[in-house]
Amino acid sequence: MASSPLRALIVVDCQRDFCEGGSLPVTGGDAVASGVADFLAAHRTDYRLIIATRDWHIHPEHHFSTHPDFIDTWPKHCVAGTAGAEFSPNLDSHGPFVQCLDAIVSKGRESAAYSGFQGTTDDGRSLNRLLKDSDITSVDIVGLATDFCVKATALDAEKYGYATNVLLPLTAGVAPDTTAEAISAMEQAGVHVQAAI
Ligand code: VGL
Ligand code: ZN
Repeated sequence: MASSPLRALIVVDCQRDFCEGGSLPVTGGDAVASGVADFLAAHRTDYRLIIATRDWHIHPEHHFSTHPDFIDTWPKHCVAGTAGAEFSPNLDSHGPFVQCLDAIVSKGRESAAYSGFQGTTDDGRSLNRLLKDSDITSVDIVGLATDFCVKATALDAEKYGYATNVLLPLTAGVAPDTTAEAISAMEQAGVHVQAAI
């Protein structure tokens, strides 16, 4: 008998600096964080694991620039331990977000890292390890930004063999053209990009 897939929800980089009022705001970031909180309140039990990734920069080499191109270089953002690196308070609208989480994966400590699969927990476990240890076969991905960290995380999830689903209404992109390119790149790689939830 086929068993139903064990699912994880990955909440990508819903941090203050990527939301309105932050140093690298993505238009719609606040709304995504509120939407994720609502979604979690309704769907927590659909998932075996809930994991949040965060951009967590200490010395990220050439990732920051005072003249950013918004492709490879960015205004200073998500510096480890600062207010801008905190999760958006909108995630807490139905109760503390961190209490929903099974793990927090930090990435970008010493160099730019867009994929959650490049990060680790504070005790050194990779995202792939966490998923494997809980027999996860399928991942749903939400968060910021569609055209960078959501895209990179989804492409890696697919590469690692997970059935990968991006819940598009619970994401927001930096720019329309790169977001459109990201959606087609994800679909071409076999990621299911779900237009409605
Ligand atoms: C991101 C720009 C720089 C992201 C991270 O989370 O998509 N974007 N660092
Ligand atoms: Zn970054």
